[in-house]
Amino acid sequence: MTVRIGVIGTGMIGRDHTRRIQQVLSGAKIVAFSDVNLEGAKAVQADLAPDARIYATGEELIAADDVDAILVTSWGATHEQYVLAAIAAGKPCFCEKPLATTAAGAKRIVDAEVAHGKRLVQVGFMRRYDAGYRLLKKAVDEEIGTPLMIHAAHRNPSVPEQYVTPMAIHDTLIHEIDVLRWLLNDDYVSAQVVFPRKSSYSHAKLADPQIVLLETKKGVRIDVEVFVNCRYGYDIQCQVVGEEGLANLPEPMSIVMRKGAKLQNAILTDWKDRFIDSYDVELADFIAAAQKGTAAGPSSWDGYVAAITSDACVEAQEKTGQIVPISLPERPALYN
Ligand code: NAI
Ligand code: ISE
Repeated sequence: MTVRIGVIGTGMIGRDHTRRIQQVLSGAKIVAFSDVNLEGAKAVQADLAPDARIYATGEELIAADDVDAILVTSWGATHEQYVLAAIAAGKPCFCEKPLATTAAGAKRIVDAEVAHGKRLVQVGFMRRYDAGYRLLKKAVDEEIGTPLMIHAAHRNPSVPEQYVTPMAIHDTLIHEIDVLRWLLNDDYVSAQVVFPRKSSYSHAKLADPQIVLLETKKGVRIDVEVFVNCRYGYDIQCQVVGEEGLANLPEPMSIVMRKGAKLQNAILTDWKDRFIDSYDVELADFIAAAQKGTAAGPSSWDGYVAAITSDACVEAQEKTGQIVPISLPERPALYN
């Protein structure tokens, strides 16, 4: 069966996911678009899916009879309304991170999906599909003994003026929040944020870099450096220290050059390239599940846990240096 997909939000990642469904993956095709920026939707339609229809609103797209499944790639604050509408229509829905911008919003989605009685939502936490993170998880599960600590870094070369301090958490750190609890099979109990000296490249409304300290239920201590004006590249680091050894996230493949009396590797600069394969695999997973009328992979529950943790980290930014507790409600059976 070819899954007929409608895309809500045709910006950077909406365009990129459309390209992968139209040109890279099999089993699905894009039949509909919607965006508040009509011109943007028309441009993506013309370039990648000329036969697709354009709908004035996301809700009309979701309701369309010839749309089997939904891709929500609009701005974060609009995700909740579209995911809830997709669940109400009983259609599988892939939602980019964040599932919702507040824990309360993510909970409404969990409640709606539980009431529906079947999984319909996959959240775009693509790192769980990354070959490097999967190798790291195998090493954590089988090689290095009980994990004790994680040292991680999430560095972007630069960010636009509208990127402000809390976004370091809910736009950027959210990837670590999800992937590290998956890596450890654990959850968080507290968060603390401290700010080193501010980079002179940082904008007025952004404290950059930041160090986020997380503690898990099993007692693992995690430090994540979030540095979004690091200038030199897009760099994701993760080292897990266990009782019997340590394991590092592999570097992306690159040519090693000897040139001009220097030994060099190129460093990527764009998130689109760093996780290019993982985006393909996560969407292949979405298509395979949508063919059966359901969803797999990172769930609404994972999106909700990430939102609760993210809210605690933002509170910890506001109460710099203080430890903010994190407590999770009981996980509904649908997500076991
Ligand atoms: P963008 O700004 O390039 O595109 C967002 C699009 O959504 C724009 O075309 C905008 O007009 C449209 N839009 C806004 N409100 C809308 C509404 N109510 N209905 C329909 N369309 C609406 O942003 P970008 O970078 O593509 O990000 C989109 C989402 O994807 C964000 O939630 C972001 O966090 C997430 N993202 C995920 C990444 C990942 O690595 N998984 C990487 C980049 C973004
Ligand atoms: C962006 O939205 C992403 O999701 C990228 O993966 C992340 O590195 C970046 O900081 C975010 O702004």
